Amino acid sequence: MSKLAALLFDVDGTLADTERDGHRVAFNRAFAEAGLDWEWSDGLYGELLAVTGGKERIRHYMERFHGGFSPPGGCLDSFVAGLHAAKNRHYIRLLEEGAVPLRCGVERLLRQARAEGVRLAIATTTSHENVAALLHHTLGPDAESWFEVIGAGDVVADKKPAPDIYHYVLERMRLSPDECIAIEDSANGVRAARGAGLRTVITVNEYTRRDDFDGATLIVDGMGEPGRPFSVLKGEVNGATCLDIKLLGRLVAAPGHPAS
Ligand code: XBP
Ligand code: MG
Repeated sequence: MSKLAALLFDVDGTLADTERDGHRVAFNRAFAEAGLDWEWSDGLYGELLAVTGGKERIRHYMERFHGGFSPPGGCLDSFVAGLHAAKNRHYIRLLEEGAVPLRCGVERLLRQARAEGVRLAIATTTSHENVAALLHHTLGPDAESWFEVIGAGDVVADKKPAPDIYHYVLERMRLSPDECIAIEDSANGVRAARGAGLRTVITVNEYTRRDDFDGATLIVDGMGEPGRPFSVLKGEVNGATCLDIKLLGRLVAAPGHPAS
């Protein structure tokens, strides 16, 4: 029987609705600034999220919708890199303006974990700069230091759904997967976490509600708050009304380690 040692958080879609209200809006601003008439609607962006990584997503979109496009200057790599850098500039400005709040229950759970000695880490596909800005503008200037490891973006060769970023975080924390829980929001996220042998809790959002979460230990519609209970879509919560350390501790202690 294992004791809960650490929570490993995904970022986009899990800590906040950064995809809908942050990255998507910022991509569109970058496209307009570059003189492109590309517009990623809410619905289209939901489909494009199947591809993880902003640079990878731009390339996929170009191949699918603008096959004959030739970039100004002729070099596709630098064109995509420039668009992506502009997107990140707009994204950080949106965070500074407070356009992307944390999802319900996130701050409560982080503070409770810290108070109870449960270690924290991040395992994400986005960049360290984007994670730091989100934490700073939602939780305050010291919040980055709450996380022992921030596994982000291009530090690993393969992005989610590959398990690399979770392996990276577990190695640095010197923890085995059966002492930890990954908290994710998407099919790509659960595949990555399960691939590293982690129990996974899913908090769905509007983009991911219909994803295939095969292998998840618990699926809820959000973390909930004491006065704003979550809805359980799959799994056993023994009367709990929100995601807290007691419930997560019970999930880790339950028999049957879900090795991938
Ligand atoms: C989600 C992603 C990211 C973001 C954009 O990552 O796939 O690509 O959409 O970020 P996660 P970048 O859910 O693992 O946090 O443009 O920096 O890639
Ligand atoms: Mg996510």
